Amino acid sequence: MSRLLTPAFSRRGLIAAGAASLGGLLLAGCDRLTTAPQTLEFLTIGEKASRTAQRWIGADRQGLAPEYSRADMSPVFRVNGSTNPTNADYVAHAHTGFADWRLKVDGLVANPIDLSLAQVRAAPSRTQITRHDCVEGWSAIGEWTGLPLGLLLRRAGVSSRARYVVFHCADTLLGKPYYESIDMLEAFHPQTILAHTMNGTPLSIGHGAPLRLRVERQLGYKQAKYVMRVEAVDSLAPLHGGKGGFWEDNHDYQWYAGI
Ligand SMILES: Nc1nc2c(c(=O)[nH]1)N[C@H]1C(S)=C(S)[C@@H](COP(=O)(O)O)O[C@H]1N2
Ligand SMILES: [Mo]
Repeated sequence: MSRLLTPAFSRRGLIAAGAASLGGLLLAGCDRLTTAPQTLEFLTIGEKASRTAQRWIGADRQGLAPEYSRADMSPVFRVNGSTNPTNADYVAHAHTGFADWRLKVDGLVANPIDLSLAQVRAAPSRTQITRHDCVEGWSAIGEWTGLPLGLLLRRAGVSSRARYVVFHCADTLLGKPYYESIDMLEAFHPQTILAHTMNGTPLSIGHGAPLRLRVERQLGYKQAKYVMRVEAVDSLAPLHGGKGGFWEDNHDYQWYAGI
């Protein structure tokens, strides 16, 4: 047995190989997103424990989150975290029904775009009834309709150098800007959408109007509300606390919040 094949090394090799083939499958047609060095990097960024890496294999990162029927929908879906952003910009947009609001898509993209809410609503959409699990110990089943993030990224011409997608939100929580991030595998997953409609009606302010992320295989804190800007990046380190999200930076929550 070669000295390189210590248990730790071979496990990492296995994980890297697994992720590379998953990435290849899911992102085929999406220009060279998974060259080997990038794959290795994306496996280590933000993740210290190999326990977390093992979970990635166990969680089958191509799989779909369970979807439910209308009959399963929760009569009450709690609001949590920020529920009514008070900064002047957001308040002004809310006041005009988000008529002048724009979603910006920028960073490592060939064609930065911005879209009005009407354009976002008119774009192709996916509807899914899923269960939201908050780490605080509650769950709720709701129906979400929105624009598949993968379509938006393709349309913007996302670069092969992009490794993560960052969601910049309009609100602050405990005095800090809320933001979140996911990797490209999650970004192009079919259930990853920017939802403008919940349970058949436009998203309420409490639930993140006018647009929020649904990334259904992960916990509640990844479901960024009040998304204003989508940025493709090659590293999370320069942003805020460097760990890829508000809770990750401030409370040591895991960056990959698999359910
Ligand atoms: N912008 C923003 N997004 C956010 C939060 C927040 O405070 N601000 N809270 C998160 C948490 S912890 C949860 S459980 C869900 C709550 O979503 P809901 O209010 O629609 O139930 O939003 C997540 N996304
Ligand atoms: Mo949460």
